[in-house]
Amino acid sequence: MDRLNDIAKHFAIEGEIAEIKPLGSGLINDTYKVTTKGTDTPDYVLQRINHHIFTDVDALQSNITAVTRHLRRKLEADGATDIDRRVLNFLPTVEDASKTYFFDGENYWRVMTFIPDALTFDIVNPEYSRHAGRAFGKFQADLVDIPETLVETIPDFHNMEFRLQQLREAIADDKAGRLADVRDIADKLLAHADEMCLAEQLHREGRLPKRICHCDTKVNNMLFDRDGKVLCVIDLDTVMPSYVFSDFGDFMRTAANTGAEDDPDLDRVNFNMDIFRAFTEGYLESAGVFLTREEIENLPYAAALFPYMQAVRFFADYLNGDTYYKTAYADHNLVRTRAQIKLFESVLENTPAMKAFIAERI
Ligand code: GN1
Ligand code: MG
Repeated sequence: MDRLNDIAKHFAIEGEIAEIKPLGSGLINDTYKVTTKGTDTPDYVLQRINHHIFTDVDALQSNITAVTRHLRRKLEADGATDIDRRVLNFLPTVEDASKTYFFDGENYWRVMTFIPDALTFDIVNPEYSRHAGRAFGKFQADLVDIPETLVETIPDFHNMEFRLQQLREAIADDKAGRLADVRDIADKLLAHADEMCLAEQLHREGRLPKRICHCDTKVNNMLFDRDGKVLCVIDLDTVMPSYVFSDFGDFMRTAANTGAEDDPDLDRVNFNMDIFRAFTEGYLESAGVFLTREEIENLPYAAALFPYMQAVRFFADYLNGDTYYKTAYADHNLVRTRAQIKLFESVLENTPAMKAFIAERI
């Protein structure tokens, strides 16, 4: 607490700190809420950036500054009134006003203004999904003309070929000695490898562009107001050039799962077509202005790709001995893998229905 207090003081916060407490459920960074005394000053979010994963923190924060500045300008141009609640605001450090991160000799930290009266959800209904679809589509549409060239903060982040290569290495190395008991999972994942690399294939053929995407559109990375209206897209670490499938697919993976990402009860894990339909309609309303036919036609593939990719990533981490994702118990990454495979299979069952739905909207 004292240490966190000292770190927060390196940022240009208003007011006096009352308390600092853990916030949220991210698997990568450590997040805290900084409450200030009284009601006249804002509260803040303090984050320790995982610099083992985001190795170039300076580039990371430059991306985020460019993105938030551009989104702010769009809101101003739209005549939005509540701009401070619609886009994240990162604070400069006291020592250097051009920097939005502080290095304490060991860790990197940043602070943003806390957006009050906002809600996050792990489960949403179709109506909220429609709003979310519209909001993520608008997020992509707003960033189409960002003047800066954004850095890939994690190179090859959503490159399926690369993720499979990592899995193959994890299998070959079997660092934690866990492979023998789970070889069936490795076989099952690798059996779908070729068809799941469609995006890279289309990109090589010049049929699929990279656009600025959010790349972590978990449903709980969106703030809603009390009326279910989307306020703000958060967690901007992975905003970078990618295929639009990233944002469509990761939302489906989290919001259209009737169970949890790490559900131990696979009967609870199924793909919810009502969420798919609502989100797709909202998304096409706002992203339809720039999407190509090829992108739209392959949205059902995107819905399958993300649980598949996440299963590959969780499973590789399990084989490597849990070095990437935070885990709460010994087999957590294995439980996550199984849940994501179950979701992937349920998506495949629903693919003909998804394709029919999309075909009517092209
Ligand atoms: C990580 O930041 P967080 O916890 O929302 C991960 C995502 C995964 C997600 C799985 C930088 O996201 O790619 O989809 O966990 N972020 C990074 O829950 O690897
Ligand atoms: Mg994240």
